[in-house]
This record gives sequence, C-alpha cells and structure tokens, in this order.
Amino acid sequence: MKLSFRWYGKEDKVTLRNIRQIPGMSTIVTAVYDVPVGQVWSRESIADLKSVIEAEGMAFEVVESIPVHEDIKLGKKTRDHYIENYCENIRRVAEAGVKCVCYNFMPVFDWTRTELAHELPDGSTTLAYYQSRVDEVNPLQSDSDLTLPGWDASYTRAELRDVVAEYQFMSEEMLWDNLKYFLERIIPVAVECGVNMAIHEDDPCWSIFGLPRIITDEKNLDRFLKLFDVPNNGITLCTGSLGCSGRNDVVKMAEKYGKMGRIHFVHMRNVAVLPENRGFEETAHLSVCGTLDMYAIMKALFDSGFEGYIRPDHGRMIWGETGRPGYGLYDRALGATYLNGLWEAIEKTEKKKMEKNSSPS
Ligand code: DNO
Repeated sequence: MKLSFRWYGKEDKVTLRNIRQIPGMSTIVTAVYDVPVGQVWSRESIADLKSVIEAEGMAFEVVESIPVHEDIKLGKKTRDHYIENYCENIRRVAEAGVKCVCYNFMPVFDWTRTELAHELPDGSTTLAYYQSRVDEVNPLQSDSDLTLPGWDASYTRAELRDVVAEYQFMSEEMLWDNLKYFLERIIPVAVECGVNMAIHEDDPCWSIFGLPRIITDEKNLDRFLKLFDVPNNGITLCTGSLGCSGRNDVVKMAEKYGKMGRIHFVHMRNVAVLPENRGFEETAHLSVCGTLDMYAIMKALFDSGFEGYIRPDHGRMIWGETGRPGYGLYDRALGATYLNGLWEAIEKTEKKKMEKNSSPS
C-alpha cells in the first residue's frame, strides 16, 4: 500500500511540511480548487501543485476530486461539453504523473453531516449524522431556517432549492443511465492515459432528501463495475461511507473488490453506528473506538494483494486544534500511524507464516 494524505492546497492550515513529518507518508492527495466545477484546470495550476509537493519529498499521484458537473448527473444536453472538459482534466493530470482520480456521483450533496463538532466524552469533537435532524430539513423550502453545516457554500439557498428541484423526477434508473453515459466517455480516456478512476461511495450510503443515490452497497457496486468492465473503472473503498450502514460488510467488500483489482484508493476511518438507524458518529481510527474492525479490513486488503493508495480519512479535532472539520492534522496523523502499524504487523506475520510453511519440518 502507498500511504497518502489529503491536502487542501496552499490555503490549508495543515502544511506539506507537517504532512511530510508523518512517518511513512509518500503521496499527497489534492486537487485544483480555484476553478468552478466543470471547467478545465490550467496546466500551470497542476504543475504548481506538483512542484510544491515534490519539493517536500512526496509524490502527487492522486487527485481528489475532479468533481462531476450537475448537468452530467442530470443528463442535460449541455453534459457533452462538461464531459469533454472532464476528459481534458484527466489528460492534464495524467501528464503531470497522476495515477488515480477520485470522484463521486452524488446528486447535489457530497458528504452530509448534521454536526461538525459533536463533543465526545474525552473532549474531542467529531462529525456526526443524526437521521432525525436530516428528516426535519426540506431543501425545497428556500425560506426554511433549517440548514445543515456541511452544505455546499457555493450555492445560495435559492440555488440549492432549484437544483434539488431538478432532481424531483429523476429515478435511480435514470441516474444509472447518466452514469453509464459518463463512464462510456471518460473511461476510454483514462485507459489511454494510464489513470485509474475511483468512484467514491455515497456518504451516507442511502437516499437523503428524496434524492436518488446509487453507489451504496455491494449489489450496486457490482452493477457499477459491470457498466464498464475494465480495471481502470474502479472504486475508492470508503470504509466510513459504506460502514455507516449495517447492511454493508466492509471486510467482505475489501476482499472481494481487492481480489478483482478494482480498488484503487482506500479511505480508512471508523464510525460508531447508532442503533435503530438513528445515524452515526465518527470516531478515532482504532477499531475499539467504533463499529468497524479496521484490522480485518486492512488484512482483507493485504490478502487481496492491494498495492494502491490508502489515506487516513476524517480525524476528530483533538489537542485544541481548530480547522477544517474532519481534516485537521493531529488525529489524521495518529490514524496514519495506526494504519502503518497494522500493515507492518500483518505483513511480518504473513511473511513468517510463509517461511514456516516453506521450511522443511
Ligand atoms: C469527504 C470526502 C468526500 C470525497 C468526495 C469524492 O470528506 O471523502 O468529499 O472527497 O465525495 O468525490
């Protein structure tokens, strides 16, 4: 596995130097942030990212994300223009040495949480999702006082209402069709450029506000991979996005899709799933802190021969740190160290087992 870390560019309070000092860190995950969704990224901005990252001794090999314009998800006539721009962005990041591109196909909202600073008993704060709170919100009412903290700030409330309204008649099947149309055009370009596309699961992995969501479980991931059945059409296995629903067996999915060679990127984080579908709270990475068995997931990846990128996903805010929710330095760095520890232990144990089996008794 190649250990990586998400960095939000020069505006990020967490510096490349900070990241470099995390043991074993090899790759930066970032994107061009100064361009609206759907536009072509300038070669200068891409080259600039590459040079600052390499100057700190790390590689720029993963982009998260090249966002997908809503017109593509909505299947509007204008989609061809945005798809062409998307292909051009794949070509340009590939020219700079990027090997993997993460993206998602969630209508309107990317990850959704109802609290960005929920206090845990130890005084740290974390991201949380309470279903009852989501159920109170109706984004179709632009005058509603209820908003959620994670909402895309690039929309005004009225714009958000309008774009949500555009999806009112879209079924999941229509969204599948639009995804297929998109893949049929971008994956051949990715193949040509040697880039692995890695779709991120919907977070949380169920429909919210009546919007269709399809990258949600094993059945749908199987269907997704078949839409364009080549290795470059793969997934970002996000343990928290899938693991916040009891119906997903993340260990099994890591093993299955890993063996198929279709996991190109992994987001490792833990969640405490609340009973009776009440939602979830994000926790420290350690297995004992949440619902997921992080060791078993890493072991499944190892056993499948996984050689892609892994990053510690969201961290809590600890030690008085302030900053971008989920993306502070300290707890993610602890997560990285934990992942390194798990991997080393698994690797050495397996090596010993192999030596024992091959030595004459
Ligand atoms: C949240 C992230 C997501 C992810 C996108 C990928 O913390 O995991 O925003 O980057 O869904 O396109």
